[in-house]
Amino acid sequence: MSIKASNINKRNLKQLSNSRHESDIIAGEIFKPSSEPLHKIVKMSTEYETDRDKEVEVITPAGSLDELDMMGASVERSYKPVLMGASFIIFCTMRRLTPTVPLLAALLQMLSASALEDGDTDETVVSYKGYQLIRVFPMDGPQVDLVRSLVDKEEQVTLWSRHFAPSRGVDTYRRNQSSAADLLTSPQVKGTVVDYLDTHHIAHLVLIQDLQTAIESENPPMEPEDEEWENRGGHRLSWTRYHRHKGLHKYRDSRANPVGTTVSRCTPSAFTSLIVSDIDSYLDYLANTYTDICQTEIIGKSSQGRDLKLLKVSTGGKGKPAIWIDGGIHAREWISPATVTYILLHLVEFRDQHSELLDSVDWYILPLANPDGYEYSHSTDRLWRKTRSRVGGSKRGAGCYGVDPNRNWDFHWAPGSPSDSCREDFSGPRAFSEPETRAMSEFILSRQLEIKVYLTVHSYSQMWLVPWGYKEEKPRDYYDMYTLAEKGVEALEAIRGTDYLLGTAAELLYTAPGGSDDWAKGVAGIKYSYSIELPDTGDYGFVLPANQIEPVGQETWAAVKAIATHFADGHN
Ligand code: 0X9
Ligand code: ZN
Repeated sequence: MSIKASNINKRNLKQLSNSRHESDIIAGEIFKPSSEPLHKIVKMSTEYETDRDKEVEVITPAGSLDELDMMGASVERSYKPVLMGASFIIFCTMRRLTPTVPLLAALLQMLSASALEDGDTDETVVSYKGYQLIRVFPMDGPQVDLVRSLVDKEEQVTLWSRHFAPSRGVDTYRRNQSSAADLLTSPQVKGTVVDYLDTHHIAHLVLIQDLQTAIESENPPMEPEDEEWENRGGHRLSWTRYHRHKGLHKYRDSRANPVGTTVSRCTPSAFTSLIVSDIDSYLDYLANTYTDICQTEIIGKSSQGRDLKLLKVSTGGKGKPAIWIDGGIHAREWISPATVTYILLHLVEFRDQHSELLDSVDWYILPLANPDGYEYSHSTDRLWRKTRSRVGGSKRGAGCYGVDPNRNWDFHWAPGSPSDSCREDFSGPRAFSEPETRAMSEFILSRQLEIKVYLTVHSYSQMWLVPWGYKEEKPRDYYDMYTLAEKGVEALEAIRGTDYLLGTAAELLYTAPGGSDDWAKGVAGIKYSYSIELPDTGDYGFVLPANQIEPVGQETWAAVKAIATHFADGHN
């Protein structure tokens, strides 16, 4: 049995202690109350009820050896401390636990406490049984206001997406489509919502009859191939299902990757993190296989300590234009990281088909910008959008975790009140409060002269969004941005006729401050900054079935290729 630290809760802890079986690895962090992680258990093999020794690998600050020593005072063990930076890695071998030997129990308890504080643990998986996605079609301003006030007043109604654009007469491809908003309603308020809409003569239709059914059929079970890959340090990927961020890595030496770690030119990862990610493993695979063009870099850590792993694809040389692509800023938009890795597949593994795009352009690709939220959306709440940092001063305040990473950038950032911390679009206690947005921004600024295109991939709505998103006015060079985006959209639509809207975020969706696209343009000075909202237009919304990964990947790759060709042709 293997248990991820983030899933440790009272129930499975008990299971673990009652288990007669070998349990192989537990990883996690032990926190001192309200302080930095003290010891990090990176590997632990527990063999309850057996006479075999147990091995624990712990990373601990060099100064706190004594404390660990005290915790294990009654345990026979041997340390082989290895100094790594400011930390020791300790391999301690413990003898079989007896009831009076509390080390392992203490470790587990502390793990459990920290995990509970993290808020990602004992929750039962959220069920969306009976939840419906309802599309409403407000015809005029007063009806739009009625829909807005319904969402504001009714806690059990959430806005998934809204497109009020046509009433403002924008220059889009789908000018004639009526104004619409998608509302997720709980079974408890569904009747009231429908009555309200009928009373005010607002047309509506049910897009998803039962969200839980859609969630359950979204992702097919793992193929044997996936299962085999799951436990490798660097492996290929498939695009027939959505992949988890992390799995437990069972058999390599496990040491954390410090920020700034790069793997390049056939250097296999010297230190492989114990908690390996399927998605990150694909980046490792590319770096270790296509050693002449790929290099991974850990550009930072998430608030729960996961790597923010980026792949640089470059044939070398200086002064080339670069394209940045990130995915997974919003946790629940699973199609985004899947599409970004699909782009990598084509860019790198089919490199011969478009060598000019590699020869003349450098690529910085971060498929998973919010790994904590993404993992949480797999483990606990499929509709989680934000990061998983602790906010709002509440220890266990239900749902009051996380910041919207697309409201947290330091450009026209708008503070929310502390009571907003439960909102899905909470902008954070301050701009760049989130380590994820901070790390991305620092990396981008360090390459701001090279990076010519900033592309951030979201879902859903089928829209190619141009700044500004924080205000309705357009940038002075809007026409240049529009013209290049048009090339992308045309190439995309040529694949299978998928209909995309093109326009500013403010006119097609809504005004929203603190977005990464606006920051990339307004602060980093990247002229071509875009957000893409991938399919669909609401039939499945965020729970797009996995069989759509490939078609969406193909058409999005066509768009990206068209954009890159512009620079490969020598334009700036
Ligand atoms: O609201 C967002 O953050 C994006 N839409 S999503 O449904 N993926 O959440 C749109 C962002 C557009 N850009 C700005 N408002 N700056
Ligand atoms: Zn998004």
